[in-house]
Amino acid sequence: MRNVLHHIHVVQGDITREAVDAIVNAANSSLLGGGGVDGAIHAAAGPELLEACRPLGGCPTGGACITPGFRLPARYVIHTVGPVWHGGFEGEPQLLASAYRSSLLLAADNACRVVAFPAISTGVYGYPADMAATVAVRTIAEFLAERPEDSLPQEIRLVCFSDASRQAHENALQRLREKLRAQDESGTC
Ligand code: AR6
Repeated sequence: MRNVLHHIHVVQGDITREAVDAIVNAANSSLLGGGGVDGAIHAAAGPELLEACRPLGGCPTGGACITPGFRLPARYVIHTVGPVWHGGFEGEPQLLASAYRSSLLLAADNACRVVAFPAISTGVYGYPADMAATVAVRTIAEFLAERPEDSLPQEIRLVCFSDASRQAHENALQRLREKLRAQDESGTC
């Protein structure tokens, strides 16, 4: 895999304050708001966001859809639905990867250069933080690596709310960095 990890940045903070092209919302399949990051995004964007979500008619787990950001500093909100954690044997990794991938595709289709993600599914939906971070980092890296170098998005920000979440993402990024280095040295790709 082409090394694209310099396009991925782990930061700690509140995603509603990110002045980027798009922030991703960890929504539920109704798209009508909720708690956690979803609640924070709706509160910061204003009631127009709910009115924009209503006609979308919901979103399946692993899918994504896009609205304007309204009062947020971000231009767009990409709403995705991660899986509820049931122990890992009900397709959770594939569904979580699909949530990241669907969001990235929408970002690319809407010419977004910088996209910020929260740690999808790791709050109310109970996905263990380390495992989710591994899926997140790998899926984003694979997506970027399979596209031309100058294509959009160019920068992915993983916005972690807690110190533990930031640590989980930094560790996942480091593990992938080491794996790519080992592949590079052994001449495989
Ligand atoms: N900025 C960045 N990350 C945040 C913020 C914030 N302002 N607030 C919370 N997080 P969750 P889920 C982190 O529960 O697990 C909602 O009710 C949080 O610490 O928001 O995908 C939806 O409507 C955690 O690491 O999303 C759904 O019903 C991560 O965001 C359900 O929760 C995700 O936690 C979705 O559950």
